[in-house]
Amino acid sequence: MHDTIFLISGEFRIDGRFIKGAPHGNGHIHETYLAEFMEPGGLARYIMQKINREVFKNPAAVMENILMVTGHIKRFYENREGSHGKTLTVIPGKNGSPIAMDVMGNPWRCFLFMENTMTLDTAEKPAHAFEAGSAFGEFQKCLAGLDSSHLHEAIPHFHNSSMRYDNFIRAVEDDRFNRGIECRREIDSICSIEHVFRFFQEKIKKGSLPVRTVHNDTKINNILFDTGTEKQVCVIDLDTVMGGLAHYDFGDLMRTTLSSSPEDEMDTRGIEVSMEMFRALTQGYIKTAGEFLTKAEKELLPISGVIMTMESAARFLTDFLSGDVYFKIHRNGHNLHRCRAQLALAMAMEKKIDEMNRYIEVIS
Ligand code: GN1
Ligand code: MG
Repeated sequence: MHDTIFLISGEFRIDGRFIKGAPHGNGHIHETYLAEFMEPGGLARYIMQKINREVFKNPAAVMENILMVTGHIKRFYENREGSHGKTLTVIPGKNGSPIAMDVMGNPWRCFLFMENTMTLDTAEKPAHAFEAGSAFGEFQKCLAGLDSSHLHEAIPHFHNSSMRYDNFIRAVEDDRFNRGIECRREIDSICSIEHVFRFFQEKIKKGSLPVRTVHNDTKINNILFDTGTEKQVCVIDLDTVMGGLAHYDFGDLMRTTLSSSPEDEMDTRGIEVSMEMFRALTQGYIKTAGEFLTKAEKELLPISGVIMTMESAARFLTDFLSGDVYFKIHRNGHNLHRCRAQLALAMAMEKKIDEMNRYIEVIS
């Protein structure tokens, strides 16, 4: 691994001596490393990522999107106070391209590491949920001027949960690995609420919700927090920034901030939803997003958590039934455990939905 990072780092415009590289973060898709260099100005660190080509069929298109998005954000904040480091910086390859190939023909990319920042896998206190909401509200606001038709669709139909449901049914019917027997209850739970999966697509078809440029992968560990102040610094993992509903972002934020249990918690009895976290998340989000969201959008914020959590449950179970080909797993049955935790979480959200709806009415 050390050699791989050493070799690939030589392909990027980094003016320094390689010191070391180590795996970094908890992403489910790419291989991510943190690499250190001694440069004329001192120690410098970079993120090196091997792009998952099974998931992103067109890495060049993904990088074009990222350059467009980061360029837009940098221009948005230009000359504003406190705007330093509001987005990622792509380090180009030696030939100027944002992608470098390793000897095996795998695509890699490189970002400047943002010093004095940290990531969180769950919100440990309401202030974290507030910051998470504020990070993505600000992100959406900042990209409101970037028409999503200018971006490539990095993964077609990414949050089309209606289509996700159909893919899930296909995996259940194929049952290629004979795993259906291990998850009958989970399959039945998902099948019993097919209408939930159709909900947003019907709204889009009717034109009752606007398509905006959104992040599409807003789990809390895609936010960098300042290590000192614990305030949000910027949003990362820009691979799936595309057209979508504001709810895709808010719903996934609910999924990863409202419960103190990790996404793959095996003891699902302890999975609960905190109203205090919901209030903090919503306040942070509405602070900026409240300026542009329509009344209809605001009203559907609470239910987006249930829908996006169910979508994740179906995606994890689809992958379990298909032989774990999409999400990285770290133990047997990992995708099934993730699915169970999502089902428990969606149910816990459902129980508080009236209370959440009332809160939205009051603050918006
Ligand atoms: C993946 O890349 P990462 O780990 O932030 C996935 C998301 C899922 C998430 C579940 C491109 O996100 O859609 O919600 O795992 N990203 C892609 O943890 O599929
Ligand atoms: Mg990702």
